[in-house]
Amino acid sequence: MRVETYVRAAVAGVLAVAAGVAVGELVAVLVSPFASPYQAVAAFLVDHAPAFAREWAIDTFGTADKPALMVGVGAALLALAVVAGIIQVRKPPWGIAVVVAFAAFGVVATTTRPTSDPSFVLPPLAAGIVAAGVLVLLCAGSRIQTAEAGWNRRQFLTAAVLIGAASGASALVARQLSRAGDVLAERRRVRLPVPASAAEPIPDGAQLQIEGATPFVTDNAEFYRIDTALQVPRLSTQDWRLRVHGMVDDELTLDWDDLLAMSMSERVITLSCVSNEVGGDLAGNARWLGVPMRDILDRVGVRGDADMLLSTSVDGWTSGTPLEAITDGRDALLAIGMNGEPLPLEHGYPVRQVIPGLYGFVSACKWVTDWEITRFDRAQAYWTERGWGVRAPIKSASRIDRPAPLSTQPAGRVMVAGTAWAQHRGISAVEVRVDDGPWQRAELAEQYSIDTWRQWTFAWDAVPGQHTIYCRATDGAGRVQPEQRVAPIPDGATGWHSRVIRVADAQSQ
Ligand SMILES: Nc1nc2c(c(=O)[nH]1)N[C@H]1C(S)=C(S)[C@@H](COP(=O)(O)O)O[C@H]1N2
Ligand SMILES: [Mo]
Repeated sequence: MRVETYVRAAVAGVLAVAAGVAVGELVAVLVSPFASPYQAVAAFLVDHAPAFAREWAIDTFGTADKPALMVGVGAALLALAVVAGIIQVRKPPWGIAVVVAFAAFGVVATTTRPTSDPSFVLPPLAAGIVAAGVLVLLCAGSRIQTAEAGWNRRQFLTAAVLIGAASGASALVARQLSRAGDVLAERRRVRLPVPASAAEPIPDGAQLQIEGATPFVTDNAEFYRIDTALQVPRLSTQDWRLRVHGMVDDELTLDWDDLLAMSMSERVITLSCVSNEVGGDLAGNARWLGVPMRDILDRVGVRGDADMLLSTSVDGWTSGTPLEAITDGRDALLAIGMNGEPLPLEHGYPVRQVIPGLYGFVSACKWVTDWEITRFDRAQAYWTERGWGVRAPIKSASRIDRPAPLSTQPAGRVMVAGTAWAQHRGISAVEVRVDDGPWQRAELAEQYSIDTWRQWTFAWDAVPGQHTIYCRATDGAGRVQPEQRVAPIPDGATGWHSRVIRVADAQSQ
């Protein structure tokens, strides 16, 4: 075959797959926001990736792992498209077989999504039919070795441009349509109710005004985000429902207006993630507005032998929370507001859970739509199925926020500052040690509540040289953070945080 035949075959393959993907996405918009074959294939790969591949991706790409995955799927599709085109020209109809096999994979991916129903076969099916059709058409025109059947160059180019334009147009329409019921616009219109029970004001003494210290309240834009969602769910308040069922006397379904009619509390609560490494920043503190979760449990009547709340998100993710943590009087909230605004989309709009004292993976279900009252010996949640802990109370943590690691400080008085948390037990002390010296008490900022983190400072008389500064916290129960380092999996990291700081000689300043 001539080079041009290969080029035409590759172009045919790429256009066929592009047309298929575009039409698939367009049909998906009409079916469900979760029926996108592209997203579903990416999600399927994540769900079925072996642990080492997942870890490699997180190590390599960090928080850019999702965009990296999307680009990776795109690159794989492109390669597949070229191969399909060439096979179709050389050995028809085997190129079609490649496309059909991939569409079948798309069907498996979309129909195994947590929220799928039978209509989810339509997007990948449409994608497969369109891709196969375009491939047949363009490759028939590419069989230029048999002059009778082939198109001339101009005919081929015309067909290619038309198909490319049509694909581009349907991709654009898909995008526009998916933005139409725009929840971002809706979110801007939401007016939060006034809480029946307001949060205690934050005293000045709880927030240190020191450069480089972590602010007491975390801005929404700065708040850490952890979830498995490749696409942030766009759930409208109109469509939001919370179905409460399982081991209850009376099932209940709440909609947005029902929720707003309930009495709201506002509380400042620190949230943290079990995967936080010693010294890490997967923790944040916000003013949450919501309905006490207990009030909803009271309405349904929980049976005495139930011990778990299995919460499901609109994207299928689940968390399993001990019922005790909701009924023991702590401020477990079904939250709709964060720092005076409706929840940002990434933080669970329109409704999420916030429960003091438990790591997010067993408590903080975002975009929550379903509550099943059940038992720990009957049900498992998303991360527990993947080897993480079952009940995961937060372990005490403390971290040095300033001075910066490996920075050089002038000799003399150096202000060391940090943050410590042990939600729902509180922090009673933080100590600092320089090199092999004695542990010394740090100064604690005022305690806002046992559910929030606490800032600390330590005025260090720094002498020239390189030093390692350690910190450790004691919780409200008097337990000192253990030195032993353990990894975050399965139920949270332990160990003392340390930082290496250089102190300059007086002369070299
Ligand atoms: N739907 C859903 N909710 C979720 C998660 C998730 O993956 N999906 N991750 C949980 C985890 S592990 C944590 S630590 C918190 C983080 O909440 P944030 O992203 O608002 O900080 O959300 C929890 N809620
Ligand atoms: Mo987490």
